Formats: sequence, C-alpha cells, structure tokens
Amino acid sequence: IPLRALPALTDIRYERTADGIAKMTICRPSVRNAFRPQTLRELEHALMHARDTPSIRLVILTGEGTLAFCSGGDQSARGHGGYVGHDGIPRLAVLDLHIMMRRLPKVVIAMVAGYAVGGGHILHLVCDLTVAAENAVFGQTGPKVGSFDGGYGSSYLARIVGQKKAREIWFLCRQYSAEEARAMGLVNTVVPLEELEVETVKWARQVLEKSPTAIACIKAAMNADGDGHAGLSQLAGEATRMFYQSEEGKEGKKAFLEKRKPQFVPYVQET
Ligand code: 2NE
Repeated sequence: IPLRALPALTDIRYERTADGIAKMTICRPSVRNAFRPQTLRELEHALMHARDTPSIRLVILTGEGTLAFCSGGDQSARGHGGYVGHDGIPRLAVLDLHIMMRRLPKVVIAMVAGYAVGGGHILHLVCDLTVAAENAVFGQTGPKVGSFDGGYGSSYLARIVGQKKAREIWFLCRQYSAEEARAMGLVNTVVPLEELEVETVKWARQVLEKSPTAIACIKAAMNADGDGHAGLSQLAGEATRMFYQSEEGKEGKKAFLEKRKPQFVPYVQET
C-alpha cells in the first residue's frame, strides 16, 4: 500500500516493477518532452512517492519516444521571471527538483534516447547514472535562448567534465553525440537504441542486489562536498536514521517519554 497517494498525472507516466524499480516518463513528445510547471509538480509528487515507499529502491527517469529524453523548460510556458503554471506564478521549480533528486536516498538512473538538451541535459546530469542510446544528443542551449543554470548545470557539470569542457559546452552551445558524452564522463554507457531499456534495467538490477543502506550513505557522501551544509545534513541524516534504530538512540526517547534520566552507560564504546 503506497504511503503517499499520487494525484492524477497528465504530463508524466509513473510505473513500478515488482522488484523495486519506479520508472518516471516525461510524456510530452510533441515538444520533445519539454517540461512545464505541471510536469515538474508531477515529477516532485512521483519522487516523494518513491522516497516514501520502502518497496521502491531505484528510479529510472526517461522521456516518451525515441526522439528526446527532455528538451528543457517549455519555452511557451516561460513568462516574466520564470515558467508559469496554473497559478500564474513564475517559478524555476526545476531547481528544486534537482535537489529532490540529489536528496533521494535511492539511485536515479537517466535512460536517454534522443535529445537531452538545455534543462533536459541538466536533468540527466543530476541523475546518479546515465545509460544512453546511440542516438542520444547532449548539450546546453541556454545562452541561445536567453537562459542559463548556474547551479548544478554549471558547477557540477564542471566537476564531471572539467572546467575547460564545461565552459565549451555553455559558451558554444554545441551538441555532442552519445559517444562524445561517454568519452567526457557525462554518461556511463552507450548502447544501441533497441537495447536501451533492457540495458538500463540490467544496470538497475545490479544496483538492487546491493545493500540499500550502503547505497544511500555513499550517495549522500558523494553529494556532501558539492552540496555544502545541505550535503552534510543529508549525510548526517543517514547517520541519524541508523542511530534511531539503535538501542542507545531508543533509550533516549524512551527515557524522555517515561520522565526519567536516560541510562546511556551500557552504550559507552571502548576505543
Ligand atoms: C530539442 C531540439 C534540439 C529538437 O530539434 P528537432 O529539430 O528534432 O525538433 P524541433 O522541430 O525543433 O521541435 C519539435 C517541436 O518541439 C518544440 C518545437 O518548437 C517544435 O514544435 P512545433 O514546431 O512542432 O510546433 N519544442 C522543442 N523543444 C521545446 C522547448 N524546450 N520548449 C517548447 N517547445 C519545444 C530543439 O527543438 C531545441 O533546441 N529545443 C529547444 C531547447 C531549449 O532551448 N530548451 C530550453 C533551455 S533553457 C532551460 O531549459 C532552463 C534553464 O536554462 C534554467 C531553468 C529552467 C529551464
């Protein structure tokens, strides 16, 4: 039984396998799977559902069809100061989505066919792993369309591909083939288009064989240096979660509720 109910979805498809994979598909192929505020809200709900559902252990993020993973922010929804949804308020909500993806204590794999450009390129970048089809095309477009992402889209990109390459990607707005992206460390593997889903699930199932706690901690640790205090908080949160499960942690809560002094002496560790 899901702990968190999902609202009706129009812009994404959310599917689950019995062995713990959640697949989120951006379904706006007529605009190369560009995201609008509604798309981002649905992805946020889906990520929260995946986070709160213990049986979901891993997320695959992809786009509908073979022409595009995602072409970034829907330019027709772009207003004065952000992308405008039903409530009329301009926002850059995709930046919050990046943080949710990083904070999810489960692996997120980007399954990329076709274009991953602009904000769509950053979505794959923020995923923990990327499996790309041979027809995948990567690149930033912001400076061509009057936009940029100075967050993960620039500093994290530079950590992955190096400063010179990151500057090339942003300043020239070139498009890169799947093989070029693999060579610069942007994607983990490149496979023929017809093998994309099978290969992605193969990678996912190899992750699923591993310790979920180890995976959550190593993801938090890898995020920690780049995410500053928020990264340390995520990493420390994993430690707190494990501490709550210990007898020592439970004694603190129990003593408070029983209005007595806690007995921590049995838990003093020998060095
Ligand atoms: C994706 C790309 C390279 C595909 O090219 P192609 O030739 O395969 O298709 P085409 O004809 O350009 O696009 C097909 C339809 O999709 C729409 C197009 O307007 C076209 O519509 P129709 O002519 O059929 O009516 N479409 C494609 N991308 C769209 C988009 N992002 N928004 C709205 N409609 C879109 C080529 O289409 C392309 O370069 N697209 C634009 C990529 C882009 O610049 N994205 C925005 C970057 S800024 C951003 O994402 C961002 C940020 O920087 C900071 C914060 C938040 C977001």
